[in-house]
Amino acid sequence: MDIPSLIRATSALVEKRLGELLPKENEAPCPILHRSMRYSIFAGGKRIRPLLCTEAAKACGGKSEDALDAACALETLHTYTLIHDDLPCMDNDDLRRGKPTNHKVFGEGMAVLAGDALLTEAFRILSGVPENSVYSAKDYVRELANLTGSLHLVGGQALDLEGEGRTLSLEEIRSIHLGKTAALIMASVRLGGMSAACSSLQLDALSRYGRDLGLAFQLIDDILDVTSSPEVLGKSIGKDVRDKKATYCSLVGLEKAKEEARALTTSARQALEVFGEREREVLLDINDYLLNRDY
Ligand code: GRG
Repeated sequence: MDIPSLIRATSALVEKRLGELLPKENEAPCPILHRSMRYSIFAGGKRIRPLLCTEAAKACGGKSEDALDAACALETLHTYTLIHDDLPCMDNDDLRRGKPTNHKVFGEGMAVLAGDALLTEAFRILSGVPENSVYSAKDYVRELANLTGSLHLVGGQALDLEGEGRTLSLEEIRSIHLGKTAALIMASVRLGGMSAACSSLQLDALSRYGRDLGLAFQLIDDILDVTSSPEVLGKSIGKDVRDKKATYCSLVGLEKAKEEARALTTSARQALEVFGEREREVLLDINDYLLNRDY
């Protein structure tokens, strides 16, 4: 499968739907808030989580249309984490998705509120995903809340914040990666499967695939922070070293980090063995594509 073409096609569908779902730029009571939300949502981004969601739905015999609003909710929530992560009180970044970060354009207060509103929108959008014989809207909402609250995504970010300035063990770094990165990727494939009324065997396989792909995704992100450029990535690079942040790369070196990313990709591949060859093909191709990405 030509994954770059698939990414372009999925991004176009997701962006069109997000345009319909989110409040318009001039909408009351505070148009600048809506401009700020739309600025970050439509700044670009690879739309990997929506892609994983719609392709997981197809792997489980469902239709991507039924997973489209879940895909939009995931991108909305993901964008909130990026806006908040870029704030001076977090990672303090000036560049995101090739543009000045939200707070650089709209100010810190508005950036906090745009993130808050996008987080809330994610759950409003998710509540409208078509229900099926197995999963209700309540299940979708609980799923996303479970994986993005203090036990997982926000918890991972809190661990990361707490670990600043000290040497972390590999175990601690893995816990941070599981929370701040793998949890939302796991939610992406799980929600896709759930929108297609997947079996519990399929859901379990998708969880393991999402976890290992998510861990590999963060390792590649850390590697690119050392080896790539702001022009290619659309965000600042070398920040981890500059901020004296302990990463997997700084602890074990680039080569070992790449080796670990390859091992995780293999493990993610193995998790999908319960699916038929044709059903799992695209998810496997995405897995390989993300390992070898250069942005
Ligand atoms: C709750 C404040 C708060 C933050 C949550 C996810 C997160 C923690 C912070 C985002 C910053 C970051 C580097 C997280 C790791 C996940 C990751 C690699 C994000 C970048 O995802 P991409 O590469 O970004 O998919 P695009 O811009 O392509 O969507």
